[in-house]
Amino acid sequence: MMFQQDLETLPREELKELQLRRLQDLCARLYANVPFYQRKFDEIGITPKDIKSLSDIKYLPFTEKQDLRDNYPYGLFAMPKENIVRLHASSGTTGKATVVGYTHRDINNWANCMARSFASVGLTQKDMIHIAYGYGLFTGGLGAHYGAEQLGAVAIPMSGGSTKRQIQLMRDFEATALCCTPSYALYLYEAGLESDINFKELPLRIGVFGAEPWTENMRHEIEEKLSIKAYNIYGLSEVMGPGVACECEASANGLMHIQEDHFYPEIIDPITGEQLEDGEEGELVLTTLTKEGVPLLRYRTRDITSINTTPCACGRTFRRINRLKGRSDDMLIIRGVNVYPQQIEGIIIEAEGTAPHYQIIVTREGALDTVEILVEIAEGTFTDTIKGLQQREQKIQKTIKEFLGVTTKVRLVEPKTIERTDGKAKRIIDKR
Ligand code: ADP
Ligand code: K
Ligand code: ZN
Repeated sequence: MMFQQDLETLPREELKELQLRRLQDLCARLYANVPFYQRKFDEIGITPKDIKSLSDIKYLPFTEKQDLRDNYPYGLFAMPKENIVRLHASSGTTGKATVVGYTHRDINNWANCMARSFASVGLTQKDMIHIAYGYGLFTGGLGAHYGAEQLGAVAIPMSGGSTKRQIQLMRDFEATALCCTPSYALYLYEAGLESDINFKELPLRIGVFGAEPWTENMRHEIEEKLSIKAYNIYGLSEVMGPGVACECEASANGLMHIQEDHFYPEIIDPITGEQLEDGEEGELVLTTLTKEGVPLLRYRTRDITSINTTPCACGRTFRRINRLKGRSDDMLIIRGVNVYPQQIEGIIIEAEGTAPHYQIIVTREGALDTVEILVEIAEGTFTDTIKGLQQREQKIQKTIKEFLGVTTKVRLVEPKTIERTDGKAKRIIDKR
């Protein structure tokens, strides 16, 4: 079932025409209303009228997160306050928060994108969606909420926190779907065990998880423990919030359809800024084609992925992005080798007797980077000897060395010693 079938299945040629028209309109709006962009256009020496085809986008300036910070709070708003109906702010994972504003139409488009996402993973009006993303300035909670209502499902606005109570209400209210970060889904599972609530006996059937990177192995872990189908959803507050891209029932391996009528995607080389071909891995750049409040041109997400053009069996014509590999600013350079935490996650989860909870601690000893990885032992796995424990640690170290080429020190720790959060998990502690 599609929420907006006519749009989601637009023939690609028509879609491109729509995108071009919207891009031209966007440039005109930015030039007229946002001095920051007017200056940028003038510097480069182009006017909105110079945009004749979609490929001309490559001549347009990028927008960086720093630009939002420099223009904090309202410098990039393209609409006067009387047209803005809501503010949100990014969670500030990588520094000072940034503020975004939405018009009525922006909120409605966002709700549609989220409703499309929910429908694409098989949710309908009959579903009860337990929303455990934080409500507030963070876009997760309210974004999912409006989408659930737009779809006609029942939105259960739990927000984060009170984990034990959440799990009881999830049972009492007979929630059929769960929306939160993948790490919080696992935390809920643990809270269930402690409250004698067995996920396998709940009506819960689908999870829509995002807001932080996660791996295919993590998906399997969650699906098995919670006895659900787990889907990946992507978004970011600067561009809208959750619902920019989402998996569908026919997608596998984390491929997510981008809502291409609203967002124009490009992949660039993060160092040179050059556009890359479809299929090549690089930094995702998004242009908001319809946004009114704070429209952004070529926003550098710092998220690493690639665009997949294979037609999807679901019939949607929107291209798909691959599971996010991580943020370019999360990439660790360990003695010259580039490593993403997700690559380590994949290996840890696959190892025997480990729980999917880990933390990567990077320090510098003299001139050398050292990486210590704390991994929890799975509850109920009994290790008799210290030697046995050490052997398991070494085995994981060896696999990491083999697959990623970096030397690490793996330390197995007691269950539940790594901090749980109801939002984005803190995976890396960089002490350098
Ligand atoms: P912040 O930058 O403060 O974390 P947001 O709360 O808007 O701001 O988070 C957006 C970011 O979260 C994205 O840029 C991306 O790095 C990450 N993210 C969101 N969804 C996913 C996902 N499904 N997979 C991987 N990363 C994701
Ligand atoms: K972000
Ligand atoms: Zn599909």
